[in-house]
Amino acid sequence: MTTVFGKIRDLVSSFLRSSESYEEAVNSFIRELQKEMIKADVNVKVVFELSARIKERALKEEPPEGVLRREWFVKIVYDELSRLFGGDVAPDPYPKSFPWIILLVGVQGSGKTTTAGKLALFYKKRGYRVGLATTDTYRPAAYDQLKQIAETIGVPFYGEKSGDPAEIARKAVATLLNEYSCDVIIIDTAGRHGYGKEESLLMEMKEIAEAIKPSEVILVIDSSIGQKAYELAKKFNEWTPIGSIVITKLDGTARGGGALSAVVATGARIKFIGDGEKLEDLEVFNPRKFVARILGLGDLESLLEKFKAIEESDEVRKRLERAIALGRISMRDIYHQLKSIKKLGPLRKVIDLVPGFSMLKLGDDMLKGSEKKIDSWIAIIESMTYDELDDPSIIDRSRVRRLAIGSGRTVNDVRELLNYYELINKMLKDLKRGKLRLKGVDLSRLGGEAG
Ligand SMILES: Nc1nc2c(ncn2[C@@H]2O[C@H](COP(=O)(O)OP(=O)(O)OP(=O)(O)O)[C@@H](O)[C@H]2O)c(=O)[nH]1
Ligand SMILES: [Mg+2]
Repeated sequence: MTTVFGKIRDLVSSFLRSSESYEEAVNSFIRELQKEMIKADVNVKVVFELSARIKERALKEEPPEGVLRREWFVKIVYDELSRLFGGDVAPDPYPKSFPWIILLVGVQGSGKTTTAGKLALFYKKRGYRVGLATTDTYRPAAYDQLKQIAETIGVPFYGEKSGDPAEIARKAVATLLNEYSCDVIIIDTAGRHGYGKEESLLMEMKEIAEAIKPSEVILVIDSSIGQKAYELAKKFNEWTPIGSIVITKLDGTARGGGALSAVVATGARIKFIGDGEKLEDLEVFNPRKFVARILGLGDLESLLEKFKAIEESDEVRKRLERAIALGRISMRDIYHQLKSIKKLGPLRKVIDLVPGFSMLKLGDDMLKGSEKKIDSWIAIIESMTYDELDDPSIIDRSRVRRLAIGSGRTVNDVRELLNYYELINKMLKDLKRGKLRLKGVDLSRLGGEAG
């Protein structure tokens, strides 16, 4: 992955170290980022929209406490680039039914046969019984190429040196299914079509697909075509609802970024990326991970940790907003809250930024001296049954004792937690009825009162 955006990583580290003022550093970062993106053949309009968004956020947003302004800028870039490459969706590569039949299609030389081998290895390693087949009778060497790959991996192979591709595919499925009980069947096809001839490619694909009814059709795209991938992916996406995409040769081209972002823009799903000639060089495409890598965040582990914590606090905030809207909070939400307060450490201040949250979380005084209390409440909640979690009011005297014993805490600890739960719920109810206003209420000692 060195050539795709190799320079962005350097940009990030020089941005973090730069002695320029924040604004100057932001401007030069964005300027360089634009250059890199355009070099990677990302659509120019997309590049400008991206930089405008980054810039706006960079100048407007205040970083949460515990995060430096420059670090926050990197987080903004991380978010926006992740969005460009598909956002939070992480594809699920696992079979949904058996046999899982994958039909691989793509233009000449895009990397179908290599990808067929990579996928076979991927699924074999995960315990599936994989079979490989080729319908490529166009190139004489095609048969041997895949056969050899199958032997290397140690999976059954089916192919014929001449004949009708749809018919070969049908026989391949029958053979791999009946004779080898394969549960993942991967079918490689001929790529006699060049780019720009999408129609004829799709026609042939249709014939084979009708013959074998694949579970999934995977289009293989060579990333060196850059943003030209858009048209191809778009037609493909319109053609089949069971399609996904593999982008290959990301190791060998500077234009890979253009191909990836173009394909994402069509709404098609990128499932895997190939970044080398070896059979191991395949990975499930996860936009956030991919972007973390191009930004060099893997090297800035602690920064990435911080970002994760911030994302988690977002989750906590969402739960809280729901609780406020409902006028009720569940024991499960409280559990979540305790866990994140513990995890966020100094970053728990992030939560304070959210209106209404500070009053609902444990008082600060209490927090400081009582990491232990949090641990003990977490342990108690973990000892609860589902029924008790759903409705803590059923926790009577004997259940209190059981919970204390089960969690290795005291009966008093359990009572404290239950009091806390009741108090918070009463508060939320009052809040909803308008008896209590969010602003100006200091309930930071709540935890203390409960204890
Ligand atoms: N560097 C690099 N090379 C790759 C990758 N995937 C495939 N290749 C190379 O690309 C060339 C073509 O790969 P094939 O798998 O034969 O492509 P194909 O689509 O099956 O080609 P046809 O069957 O002729 O249409 C080979 O030299 C592969 O080694 C990749 O991810 N990275
Ligand atoms: Mg091939």
